[in-house]
Amino acid sequence: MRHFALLGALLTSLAGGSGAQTALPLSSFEGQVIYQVMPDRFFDGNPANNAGVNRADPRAWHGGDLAGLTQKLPYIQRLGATAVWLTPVYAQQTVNSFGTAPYHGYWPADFRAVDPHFGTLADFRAFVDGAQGAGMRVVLDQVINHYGYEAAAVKLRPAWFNTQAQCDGAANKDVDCALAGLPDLRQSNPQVRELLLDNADFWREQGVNAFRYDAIKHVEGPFLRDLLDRDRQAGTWTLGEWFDADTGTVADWQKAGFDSLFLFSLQDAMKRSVMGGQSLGAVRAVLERQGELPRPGEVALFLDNHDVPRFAQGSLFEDEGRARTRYGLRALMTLRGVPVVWQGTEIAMRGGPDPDNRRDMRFEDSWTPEEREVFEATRAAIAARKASPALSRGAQTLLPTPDRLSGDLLLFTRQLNGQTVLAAWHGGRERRTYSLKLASLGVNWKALAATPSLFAGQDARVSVSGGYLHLSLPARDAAAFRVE
Ligand SMILES: [Ca+2]
Ligand SMILES: [Ca+2]
Repeated sequence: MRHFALLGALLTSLAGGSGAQTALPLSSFEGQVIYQVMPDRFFDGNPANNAGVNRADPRAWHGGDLAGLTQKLPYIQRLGATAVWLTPVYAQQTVNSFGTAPYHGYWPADFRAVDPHFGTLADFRAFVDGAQGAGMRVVLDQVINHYGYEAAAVKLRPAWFNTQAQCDGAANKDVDCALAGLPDLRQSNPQVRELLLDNADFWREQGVNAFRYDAIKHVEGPFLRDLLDRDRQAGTWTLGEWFDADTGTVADWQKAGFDSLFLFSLQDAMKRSVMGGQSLGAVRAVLERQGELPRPGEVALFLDNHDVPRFAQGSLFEDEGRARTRYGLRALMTLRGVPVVWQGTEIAMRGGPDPDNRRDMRFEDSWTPEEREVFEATRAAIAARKASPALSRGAQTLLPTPDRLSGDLLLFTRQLNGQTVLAAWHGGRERRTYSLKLASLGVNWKALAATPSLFAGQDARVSVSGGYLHLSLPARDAAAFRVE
């Protein structure tokens, strides 16, 4: 509970910012689908920069780079993603810490250079040009809380960092104490403030469309306000990572100037309900709070990422993990918000906690038929979402379901410009037919002959007749139907 009180104080200080930002048009990612890559673990396009690479060691560099990411843009485009978020590519500390190389990009030594393992700044520009030339946006991870353990700046610029005494005396230890022991930047130091603001400008000048800000729970509020003001002035979309954020936290930070945060509470609910086979009530409870969000269409929705175990890992059995990942991906594509797909989730890759969740990406030439099937289902669901304005940007309204069914059945509509799409998630172990009174759902739809799901390759149907909605749904799956 301590966090809530402190967050309140922080937001009070944020609210003191200029009122000018509200007059600016807001950047938007509504309708986008983001694909997340960790460049070292994606694709090696240039073996010449593979110093220290050892693919047998999950804590070592693996050789993936910007040249490889650029080469694989057609793959990302074929999946249907419209934006790429890449984890940091800064020049990293040159030595390992805790037996781990800085392959992940979160141990920066120089915020304005590309690590040689990833390539050069020209390679970064080529990637941005390639992505944008293909109609995709670029989301760059920005570290604003710390340097790497062994970065030269730590010894050269001690005044830039919080000391143990400052941590001990801090009102908010999340902000002023070291995160995992990492040298903690003191953003209220004017030099640090300018450094970080200029870093954002530097990467903006490289053409990126959006920033994903790492670990915002640990960053000073007044500095964040200035940073977000500047991003908003420049039209840069901002996505904050507040680990464990629920709807209330996301709402507070949207009010404070972020365009988006990751909705961790939904990820947790989907892990339990969709992967774990528990009641869909946990998901419903998250969706019921949507009205608290100032901008629900901007919120980042995900099944897993590089910091949590793989979604598919939630089942002991590979076949079940794959089937439920397909269910989860289809479900994700029915929701209001911005879906984010972590590399490999589209083929239901497995993996436990870091670094096992960062296994090397595998592409078409090494997939099993089962992995190909998950990819094709994901591709079809993304395509259906993009083809339907209601599904990609429509308002979301939960429909009441009878208590006896609510553990296994979740229904909601997505509506835009007179179009209505019905989303139906079915968590039951068996295929099932449901007949529900339209009046009990609070809708008044006209008669509809049997209609298939918008998601290709799925045996799901809806019809409306005699005042009833009839649904035929496969076991543990999510479907979307055009009903008006
Ligand atoms: Ca390489
Ligand atoms: Ca900090």
